[in-house]
Amino acid sequence: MALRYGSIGNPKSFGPDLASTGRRHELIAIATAVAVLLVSFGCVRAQELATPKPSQVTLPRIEANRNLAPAGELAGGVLTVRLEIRDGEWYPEAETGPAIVVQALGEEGRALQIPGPLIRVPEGTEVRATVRNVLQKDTVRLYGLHGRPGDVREPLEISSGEIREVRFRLTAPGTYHYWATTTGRPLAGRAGMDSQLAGALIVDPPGAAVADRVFVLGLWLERAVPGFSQPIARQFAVINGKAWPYTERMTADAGQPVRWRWINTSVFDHPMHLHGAYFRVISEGDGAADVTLPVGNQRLVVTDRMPVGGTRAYTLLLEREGRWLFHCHLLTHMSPEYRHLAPTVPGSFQPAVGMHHPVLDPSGMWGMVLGLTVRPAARSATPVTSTAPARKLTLLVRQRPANDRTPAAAVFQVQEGPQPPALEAATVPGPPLVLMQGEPVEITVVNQLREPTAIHWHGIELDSYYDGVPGWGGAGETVAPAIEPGQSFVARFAPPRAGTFIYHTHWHNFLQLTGGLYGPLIVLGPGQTFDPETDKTVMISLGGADDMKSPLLLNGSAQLEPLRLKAAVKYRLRFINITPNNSGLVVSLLAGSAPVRWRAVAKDGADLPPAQVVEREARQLISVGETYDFEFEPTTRVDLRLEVLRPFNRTWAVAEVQVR
Ligand SMILES: [Cu+2]
Repeated sequence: MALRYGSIGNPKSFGPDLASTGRRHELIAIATAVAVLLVSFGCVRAQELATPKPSQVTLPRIEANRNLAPAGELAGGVLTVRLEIRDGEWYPEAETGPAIVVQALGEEGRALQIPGPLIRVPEGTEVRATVRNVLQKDTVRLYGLHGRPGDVREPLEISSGEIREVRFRLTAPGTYHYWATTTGRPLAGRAGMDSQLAGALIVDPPGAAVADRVFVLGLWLERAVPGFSQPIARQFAVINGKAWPYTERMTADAGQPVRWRWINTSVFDHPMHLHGAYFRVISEGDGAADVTLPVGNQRLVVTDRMPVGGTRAYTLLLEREGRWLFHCHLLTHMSPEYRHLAPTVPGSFQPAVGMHHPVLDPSGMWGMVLGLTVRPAARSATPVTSTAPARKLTLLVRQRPANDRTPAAAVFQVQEGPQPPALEAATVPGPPLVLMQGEPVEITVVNQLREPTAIHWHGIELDSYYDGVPGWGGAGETVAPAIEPGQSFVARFAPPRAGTFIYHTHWHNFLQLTGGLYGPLIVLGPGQTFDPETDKTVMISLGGADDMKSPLLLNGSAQLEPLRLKAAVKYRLRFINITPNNSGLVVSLLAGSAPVRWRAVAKDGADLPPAQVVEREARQLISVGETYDFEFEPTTRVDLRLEVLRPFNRTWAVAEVQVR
């Protein structure tokens, strides 16, 4: 048996290292959220039906808050801020687009804001805040208006019509948040009317403030609104209150570090992915506490998973001009197909089939997506295209019909000679593309589908035009096209780094991504050769349309062949999560029920700095769009088990690992 599904039943099965890092709590929180949402969906509470619908009265318009202007008045080391919470109309897309009635925070006498007013003060400031509840009947529970560090207080409870005052002192610099609920739910369960009651709370260190920007992630699910019982539900996934293509367009200068603070007060976690460049995780927190990472422990990544309630400070290392994206890698938060969701079990995000999914933007994206234009530096960066003769590859994108063994799929195939390979020989995932660090390559992508496509070289530092974002990528007047049916596109780059990357469709529909348009992209260092005997890639994807019920696939198979290893041989194990929406998979290599030990060596294609190359328990949480490399050297003959756990519904895929 190579794979099975089952129920764990006992959270202790997540193991000691998860518990020690707090991830177990996170997983339990997600499971709790699922349960909470399950109870809430379609459940109409009698007292809420009796309340007049807010939309029957004229409601104030809610502004999208770019988090530029701090709220309140700062004088003599004291910030005085008067907040209120009331119903309003929110325009998460265009200002003339769909309007959603939600509860929102604002400063008294000013427009309501999503996210709520920015509280930003120098270290040592005392905050005197009043909060007025202007809602018709709901009681507000407000979290996070308390001192930093420590001093976590019970939530401030404010009845309808009531005003409460709170005083606290902020002495620990960092990125924090405050949030409120009117449903009594935790952050991980709050998706409807009260889902946008959150704001950034930033404490600046003494001295000149570093120029930075603050972003708050938000999710709103119509089916979480009390009383909602329609078959099709809308969803909005937003950054600072707006969904792409209406999110703010950012600009930066090549070669200048860009400092961003991110806050996730939404109901779900988000693997945030940067195109074309790496970023450093400078600090991470949970809203109440923020930890600045020692330089040696900062992660260099292209994808960072922001847990529910999490905060981050990032430094982006942008060297190349052009238009780039920073976006959540969950399909449900970045594909226009997910603006409307079909009724299904909570935690499963199926696009509503048959709905019109207008493409709002030629990039084909939507939602939690930020556009970033990098202006060229006076002194140009290391060229990524080289004058050396390029290695030429032809990559076919084809439709493979179903047969009695395999379902229909969109597939990648490499064409070696003048004739295309037999379609029946196509595999999902696509074949590993093995490139050499610094060696120029020209990949001709030939689209043989009946619809357009675009291919993204995930994690590769390259020129924007070749990055695979149609209608957006490129610099100046030059805009990358979609690859129309029957057309081809030549992607040119010279990967500057050796490591584990991904190539996948950036034509963000469910069909192409779940249909098989993904594959490992492996870049070798100078002098290295690829030895499939000792270099093992495990690409995790989804075998079907249902995030919860469809099986996890390991290298495209629900029945992965046992991995056969030899004792006293050093292996490189490369793990890739390219599922559409399974954001918190846990990979373990187990002897019995205990993890063996492996050595972490790379993340997202970047070698770890020496301080992070450590031997540790063979267990890793891996989010969508992340890659992790480990070295593993089995010492004795033993039967091991590679397990990929989907904590959301406690199912897993398992492959045997035989050490001989
Ligand atoms: Cu997301």
